[in-house]
Amino acid sequence: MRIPALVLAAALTATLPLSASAAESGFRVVTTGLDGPYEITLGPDGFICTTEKSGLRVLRIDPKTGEKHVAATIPDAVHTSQDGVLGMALRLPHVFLAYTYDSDPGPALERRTKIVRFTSVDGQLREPVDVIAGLPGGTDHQSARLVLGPDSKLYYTIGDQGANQFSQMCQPIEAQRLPVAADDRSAYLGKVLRLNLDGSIPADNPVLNGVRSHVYTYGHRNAQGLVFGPTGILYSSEQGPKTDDEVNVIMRGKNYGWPHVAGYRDDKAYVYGNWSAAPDCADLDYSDLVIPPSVPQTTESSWQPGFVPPIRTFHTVPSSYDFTDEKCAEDEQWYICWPTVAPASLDYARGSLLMPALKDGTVHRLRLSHDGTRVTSAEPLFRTVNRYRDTAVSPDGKTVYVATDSVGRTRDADGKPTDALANPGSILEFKLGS
Ligand SMILES: [Ca+2]
Ligand SMILES: [Ca+2]
Ligand SMILES: [Ca+2]
Repeated sequence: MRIPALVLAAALTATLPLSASAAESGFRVVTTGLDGPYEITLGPDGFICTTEKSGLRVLRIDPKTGEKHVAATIPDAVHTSQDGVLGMALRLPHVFLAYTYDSDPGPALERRTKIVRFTSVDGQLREPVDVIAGLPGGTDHQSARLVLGPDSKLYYTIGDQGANQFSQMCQPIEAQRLPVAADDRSAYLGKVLRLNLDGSIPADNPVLNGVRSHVYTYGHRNAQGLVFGPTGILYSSEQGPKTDDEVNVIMRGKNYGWPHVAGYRDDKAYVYGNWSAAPDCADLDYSDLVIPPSVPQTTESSWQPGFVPPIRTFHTVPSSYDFTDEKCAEDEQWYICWPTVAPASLDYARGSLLMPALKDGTVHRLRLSHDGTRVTSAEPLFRTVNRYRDTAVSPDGKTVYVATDSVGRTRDADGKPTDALANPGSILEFKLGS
């Protein structure tokens, strides 16, 4: 089924132009009925391999027919919201999966994350071997993007677990806390990890605060996107708070600033309100808009350690910005209207980064400078009412597959919150122009 460009055009928001070849050729719906696709990857056989976050499975999909084959069900995986069967990296015959499991042998549910290596035999994933277990796990800000580097190391993102907000407002953010021993996995929140394929600590990982561990970089909030460019530069995309989703160049041993800095150290529309340090934290009502007097606040510029600023933000706004857009007033779904777009992944194609987003119904194309260190322009490739989760790119860079969330909230054609998704739980195909 091909959705004509006119239908896409009708779904446009008035403020952003329809652009690029996706709109000219329309989408082809490859398959539907997926249960929370999180990572889609093209295998060397041309099939799309996908994890199902909530379906707790791995599927192989024929991109021509959309036919699905179950490659594995993961019986010990658990799912409530942002947890489940998440990241995946292929190096056939091996398939590496990251998923949430229950580490408590009794009736309690103690969420942790593990990375498991399977061996693919006739399209089935067999012989699971734990690469690493006991990593932090929860239901918010899991990040959980897994990639294999050109150096044959595994890179894995772990978010701040949603600390310091909503029901976890009294949990401190630990993105700046570094391990005090090599096996101190409790300090792996808000980090990018680098592991040998057997889960051991690479001998050339950075020594941070006197300790060499799996921690490669720190100071991250929710880095759901991670990809290597063709010259070996590692990029991340990260979800910001009310402002300043980030695209970063990830460099060994560096600090990326969270929670002291969102985006650039510019004191624009962000201060770090540390709810967990309020003496009366348990008695407070959490608010995204107002920080109560008992919650300590620090400005970005008052935090002086060195950190690596992003190469692009979505979007930085002045402190006078009104975060209560009328379009999102009903049920106070303000976050849908905020200047953040909620990047869900990151991929590389044709001199660009492709960044699918959950809130503004598009895949953003970020053109890179020749040396890959700067973003020279960014444009949305189309607008539909979907939450775009992850992409997979054909070897020639021209065909892009994009997976959509099965459920969740995004902006409708008028920019208002909706959970009526146009293509829930699907994989769509579009062509990328030069
Ligand atoms: Ca992918
Ligand atoms: Ca940052
Ligand atoms: Ca800032």
